[in-house]
Amino acid sequence: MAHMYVAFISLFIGGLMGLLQTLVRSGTLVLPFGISYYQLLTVHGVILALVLTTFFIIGFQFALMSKTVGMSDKQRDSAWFGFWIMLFGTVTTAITILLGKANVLYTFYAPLKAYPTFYIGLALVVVGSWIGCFTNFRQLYVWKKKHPGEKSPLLAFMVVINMLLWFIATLGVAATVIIQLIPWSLGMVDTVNVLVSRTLFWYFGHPLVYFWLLPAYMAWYAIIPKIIGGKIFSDSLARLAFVLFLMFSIPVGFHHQLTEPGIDPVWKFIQVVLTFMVIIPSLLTAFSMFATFEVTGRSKGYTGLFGWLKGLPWKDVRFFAPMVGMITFIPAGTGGIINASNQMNQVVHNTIWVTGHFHLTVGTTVILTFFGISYWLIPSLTGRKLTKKINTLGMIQTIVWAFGMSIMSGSMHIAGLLGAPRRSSYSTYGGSEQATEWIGYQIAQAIGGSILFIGIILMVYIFFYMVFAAPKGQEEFPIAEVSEDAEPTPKFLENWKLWIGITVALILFAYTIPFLDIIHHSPPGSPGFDKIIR
Ligand code: HAS
Ligand code: CU
Repeated sequence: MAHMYVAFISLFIGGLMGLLQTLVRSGTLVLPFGISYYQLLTVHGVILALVLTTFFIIGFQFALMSKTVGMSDKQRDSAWFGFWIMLFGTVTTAITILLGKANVLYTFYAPLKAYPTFYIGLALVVVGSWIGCFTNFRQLYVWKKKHPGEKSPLLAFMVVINMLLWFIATLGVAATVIIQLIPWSLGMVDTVNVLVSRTLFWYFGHPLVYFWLLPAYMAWYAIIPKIIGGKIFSDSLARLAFVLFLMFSIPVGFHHQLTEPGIDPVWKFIQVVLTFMVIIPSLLTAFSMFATFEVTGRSKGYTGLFGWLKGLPWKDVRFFAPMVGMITFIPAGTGGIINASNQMNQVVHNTIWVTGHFHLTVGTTVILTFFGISYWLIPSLTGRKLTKKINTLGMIQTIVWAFGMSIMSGSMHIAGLLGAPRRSSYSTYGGSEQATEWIGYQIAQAIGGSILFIGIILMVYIFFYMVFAAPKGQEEFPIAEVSEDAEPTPKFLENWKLWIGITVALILFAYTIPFLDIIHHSPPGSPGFDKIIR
């Protein structure tokens, strides 16, 4: 619950910033008190993309681990320890941004320079999350010792994969922050190697998006089947998808740097191929979800090609919210495939299309699934009931969200294709004709953003209602069983040494030569840019 409080307070703060941004960007609002647009944008990105997600995910995963493999008092203490370090880091970073000393956005791209406490705070968040990782590893290890020869519970397996992915990925961001950015912002060195720092950032930045996605997949694979009255279609397919994510999430960071000079195009090409490999586990997931829905619908007696759709509990928000997330992932994932295609990336890179892409993926698919999880997780943690009223309000919340996001993200996609840049405040660009084409879409973004803010207020209300006001009672913690028709899970799927070995080998293959090349042929380093930009 402690993690959940931080997550939902973050939702409110970050969401408010989002609303203000769309208003500024459409020319509707001028910020008072000398607050900079980029200051808001940094709060928005850091609080939502980094803080909300990390706290929600780690809290949710602790709940899953306790439920499936158990948690000892010692493990609980170390979980608390990690939590406090993360919270301390978050507060440190947040204060730095609020004081206007870190207008560097959530990607903190060098040579934009922040005050040292921004980076130190972020480093502490990462260190705290590592304590979470090792606590989870230990939990599964202890369970395995007690259950020799048994396969681990599916959800515990998934949590451990996600935390392995997170640990390996965060080594990259920790390296750039500790070795490059902190000494540079402290003034110990004058310049920073921009290409090295961006490369280390994206080594982390891409797996980061799967660190957000995999907890949603945990719910899709192992919780939704229970909610809809069905079974898990295939335990081995679910595990295989997660193993593929571990292997292919990391050696693909160059697809964020396709227009970046100084990286050999051959290695960009290789990483694009690997990016297309990481699409496969999502396609497996789509297949598996359709199978679960169809089998469940038919088992309830619905027939015909699509009749089984009627067998799904559309009026249960625990299903409805994640389902809307899944449906959104079809266009959202398609957008990702467009981004990853080298030639098309030249059209969309650094335009607001990309912002549209990630408001569908993380901002809708993932977050609506997290909301869907909250409707049963919060009551079951606080010993309360999910009432009919909250169920209905949750359905309205989901519809408001999907509607607001379609307008906002849709217009971002179109404006991006017309050339509108991302990461930029309101400007008429000297009255240029092309820029006037964007204004209508920017107003549409403000309208969509305002609707989304209503969605945020609804969700924050629902959260606090479920914590403090809902009637006392018992709410189930839904964990599905595997279908009797599924094949038994082969043992090799739990061969950790093998999967970690392949993961490391792929990373070394994809990064060693280009990285040495980048260091070897580096341009001169850059001084920091830290003037307040309005
Ligand atoms: Fe992405 C940029 C490529 C997925 C997030 N992405 C971003 C950024 C973020 C982000 C935050 O290659 C911006 C970073 C920044 O600030 O610069 N992305 C991809 C690809 C995928 C992908 C290939 N992205 C995600 C996910 C994210 C996310 C997931 C967050 C959670 N992305 C890129 C690229 C860029 C990028 C480039 C850089 C662009 C640039 O130039 O800057 C793939 O993983 C997508 C695969 C997904 C699918 C969809 C499968 C569908 C499913 C649903 C089934 C539905 C059912 C319901 C069952 C193929 C599983 C059916 C029911 C009915 C009733 C119909
Ligand atoms: Cu990516």
